[in-house]
Amino acid sequence: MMNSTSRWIGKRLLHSLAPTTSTIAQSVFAKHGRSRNVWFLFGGAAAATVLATSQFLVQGEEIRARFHAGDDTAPMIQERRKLLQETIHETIHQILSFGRVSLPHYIRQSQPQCRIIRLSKEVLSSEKELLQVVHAILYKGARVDVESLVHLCHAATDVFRTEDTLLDKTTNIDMVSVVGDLHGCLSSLKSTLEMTGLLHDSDSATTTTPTSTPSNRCVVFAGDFVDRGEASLEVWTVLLLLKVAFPQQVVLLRGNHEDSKVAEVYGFAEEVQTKYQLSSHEHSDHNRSMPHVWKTLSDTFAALPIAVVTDTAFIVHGGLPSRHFKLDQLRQVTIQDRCRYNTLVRPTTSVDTLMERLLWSDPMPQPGIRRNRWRGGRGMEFGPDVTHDFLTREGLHYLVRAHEPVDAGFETVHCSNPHPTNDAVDSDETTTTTQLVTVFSAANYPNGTGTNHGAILQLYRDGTHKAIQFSYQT
Ligand SMILES: [Mn+2]
Repeated sequence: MMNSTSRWIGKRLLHSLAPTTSTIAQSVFAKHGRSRNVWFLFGGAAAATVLATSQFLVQGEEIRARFHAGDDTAPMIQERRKLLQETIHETIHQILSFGRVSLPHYIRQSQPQCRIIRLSKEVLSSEKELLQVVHAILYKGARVDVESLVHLCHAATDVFRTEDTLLDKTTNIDMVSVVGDLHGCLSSLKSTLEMTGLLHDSDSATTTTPTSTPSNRCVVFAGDFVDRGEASLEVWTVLLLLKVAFPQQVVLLRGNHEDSKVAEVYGFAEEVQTKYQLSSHEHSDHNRSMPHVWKTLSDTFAALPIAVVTDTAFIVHGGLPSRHFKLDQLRQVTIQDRCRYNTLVRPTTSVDTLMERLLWSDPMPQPGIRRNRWRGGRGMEFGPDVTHDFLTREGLHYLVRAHEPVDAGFETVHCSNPHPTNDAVDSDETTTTTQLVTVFSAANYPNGTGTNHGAILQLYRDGTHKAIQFSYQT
């Protein structure tokens, strides 16, 4: 039964669509006259709108059920509403342009001619063969079969389970490259791999082959690999293959979308189920059932380490969890403890509360720290004073994080000492230069429709840094 919230959202949705529909109608009538065909198209558009709205109401109910109705479900519903509005606009546009409807990108069936690769035990233990699979996925549109994906998840999870919750990369590392959100964008993944040196550009772009990076460099992928894009499965598969191939040089950190509940709502689960055509129920063939495959993927998410510390930087997906946060708090979270949480939505213990905040928080311009107003109360908003105090306390220069789309692909805020004083400058005191850098690597987010650049950030041992931008490539 539909409840009042869904009904209210449904009404608002129809209300907000009415002006758009009327504008389109006027322009079409002006161009083509009020012919029978045009009326016919509009009939189709209206039917599609009603269908999509009812679909939304059902999904609204589902989301409420999943997140146990409360005030903090509102942003989730808003996101879903926004997505659906876009879908409906797209539907109307398609009907008017082509006279047909296609499914939203994320539930579109994949091309049947896609090459399917099976990973044997031998492949999983050979760096060279793993990289050939990476190459086939990135440049030939190939995919591993579902049994192989499950094996790959197990192999990668074994590696994650050897990594501390706070990974220490302070020894013998000259350069760390940080990659921000990818959100299922394969083109941006390619760009970042070429820039970080994980893909070595030989003669031409077509013969680009993956190679290992020198051992004094590492690449940190700072979370949000999946959801919202159309190739989350391919992006996630490539990253797992690279992790197994180069366990030391490749670091995969957990983002707030590497979460069984979040990725069920924002597209990854739907993509996996559709691309592999998995049954929603338990199946005699375990690997053909969505519950089994999803459990494996979720366990892999849960095993991901949370943050990295280098000589100069703290790298995490979201931001700082509290005013007096110390790295030791994170060092104390054991591997077994961290792997318990397939979802960080609605944390109940001190461990998942700490991890939820590290993955969901955002910086704000004003000083102080408070509950995040923008993400349904998940995570915190923290000011420049909190960033500065934390970095000074830990003797670091940079807080590097991802999580928010920024136009240039990177953005620096919270620079240096935010505690101005009228007293004479104490010349004995050396103040640490501190700053927070956001890195976002999905160019033209989402899915090539936006206008932002992507970027990676390179951090050098001597304390300097460099951001490298790139655009979306079709
Ligand atoms: Mn995020």
